Amino acid sequence: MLNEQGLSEEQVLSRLNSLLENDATYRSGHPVASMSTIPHSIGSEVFYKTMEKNAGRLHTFKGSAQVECEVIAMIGELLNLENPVGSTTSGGTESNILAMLCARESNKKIQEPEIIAPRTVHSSVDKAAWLLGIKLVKTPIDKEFKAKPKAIQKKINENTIGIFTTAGTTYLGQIDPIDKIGKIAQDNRLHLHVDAAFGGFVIPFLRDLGISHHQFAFEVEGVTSVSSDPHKMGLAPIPAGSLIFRSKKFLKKITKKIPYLQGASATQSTILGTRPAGAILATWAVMKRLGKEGYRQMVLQCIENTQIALNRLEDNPLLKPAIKPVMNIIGIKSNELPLEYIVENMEKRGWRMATSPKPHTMRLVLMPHVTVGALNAFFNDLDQVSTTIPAD
Ligand code: 0PR
Repeated sequence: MLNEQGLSEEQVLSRLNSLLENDATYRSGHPVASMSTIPHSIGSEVFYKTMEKNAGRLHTFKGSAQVECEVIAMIGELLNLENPVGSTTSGGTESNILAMLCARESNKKIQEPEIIAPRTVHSSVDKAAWLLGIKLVKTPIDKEFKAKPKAIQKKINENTIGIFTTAGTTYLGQIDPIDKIGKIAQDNRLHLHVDAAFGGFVIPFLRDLGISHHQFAFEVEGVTSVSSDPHKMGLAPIPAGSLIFRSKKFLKKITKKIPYLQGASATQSTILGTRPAGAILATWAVMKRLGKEGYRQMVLQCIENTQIALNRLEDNPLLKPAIKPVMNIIGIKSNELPLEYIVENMEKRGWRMATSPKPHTMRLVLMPHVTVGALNAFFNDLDQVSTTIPAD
């Protein structure tokens, strides 16, 4: 209820604090299944100081417009594109919707458009298809939960307008064989979108660190667009996403004139109108502050913690990883006890769990806030819970 008279600042804050008591806090090392984390301190500071700025009005905020261009240039560089064009977004969902809109607008003559995607794509791809009136054709995956290029090839018909793939899947952090799918997209002149919402700020640094080499972005010729979220492994505050296109002609397909606004505000290439410039400015600040080396070290620490988690998992004969982790995400399978029983009891002990139906796993995301202490506490509980026989 909205009170008639305003409360004192003290009263407001104390009521809010008690309402938020049930929220998990990243500072405690929890949660261990989230793709969000504590933003880098410079990001929080910039965000806090620039909250009045509106990136839907870039004519008014010309400096912010310039910063957005620089953010696109920096992310484009990580994705191996020399002259990137694109837009910052509110996150992976908006980016996937816009990428699908681009594919649809590039194929206006097709009456009943179809997009092909392996069944591991994030649910925002289903949402995008639903919103845009596109049929989403799901294809099977291999034993390692990667897209099968041949299965995609088989589904191509005269209504196909694009292919959606993932670099860093939501449940397992798996990377689809983008190079092979790129060839198929090129041969059939189809829009190929790579959802690197999570992997975009991980895979380039795995390559630098010599841990693994994946061709996942614009180094694959057939790739048309890539999304990558600063508000996941980029350490920027929410809401910070991005969508990068290979060339301007694709960006134009999702650009709309706003007739009553001037200059840089006269067109928009996002779903949102008014949107926080603060998140873009904070992304810029975090990327500049960390540099490539800062991200490399952060990714290295996450990978080392992934190994610590895997070692603990190996000690428990009742649990095992669904695949050998490709990045800092582990999908844990239960060999004997029902997963629901384990999850329910872990929740009772205060852990916030995330499960996936296929493969039937619980997810561990080794984000930068997940400390070794929190990991050990998690596995101590998991060992107890998974070895306790449920009473009939
Ligand atoms: N693409 C992929 C591969 C994703 O994993 C996600 C989000 C998206 C797109 C959508 O991104 P936005 O949520 O930024 O629009 N995956 C996260 C997940 O399922 C969403 C999330 C984040 C859920 C933090 C819980 C949480 O605590 O884990």
